[in-house]
Amino acid sequence: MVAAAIIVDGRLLLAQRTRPPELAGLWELPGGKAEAGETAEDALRRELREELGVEVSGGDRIGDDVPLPDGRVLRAYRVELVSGTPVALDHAELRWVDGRELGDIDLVGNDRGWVPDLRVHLNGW
Ligand code: 9L3
Ligand code: MG
Repeated sequence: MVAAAIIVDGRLLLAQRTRPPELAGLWELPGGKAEAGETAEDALRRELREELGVEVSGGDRIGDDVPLPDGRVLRAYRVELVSGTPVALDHAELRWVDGRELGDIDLVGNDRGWVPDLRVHLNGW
């Protein structure tokens, strides 16, 4: 599983989940499941095209691996926006947050451990 940290002008892009019911309303770094044969970068590029309608390149790892209950691992990568403006094609809403706002927002549990790593790159904390 791959997740993207898109940071522009010291703000991080967060996306609000619509599903499953227990995660709906919580915010996450957008991303999803790498398909067989896909590199992490391929998966990020495809997922962000599908979810946000943007082209990205990247990226360096950020934060630690997060083991998921089903045995998969979630990894975050810092990616750069190459073209397009993010639109919530698969989420309820998008939001750009600075370092202070990141502490106040209801993140999905899996993403919470990345906050200190993300904040290093954000304004306002
Ligand atoms: N997940 C957690 N944090 C994230 C992402 C992209 C995904 N930043 C978790 C939530 C779901 C599972 O991974 O339990 C599958 O995500 P998706 O394929 O529904 O996006
Ligand atoms: Mg997804």
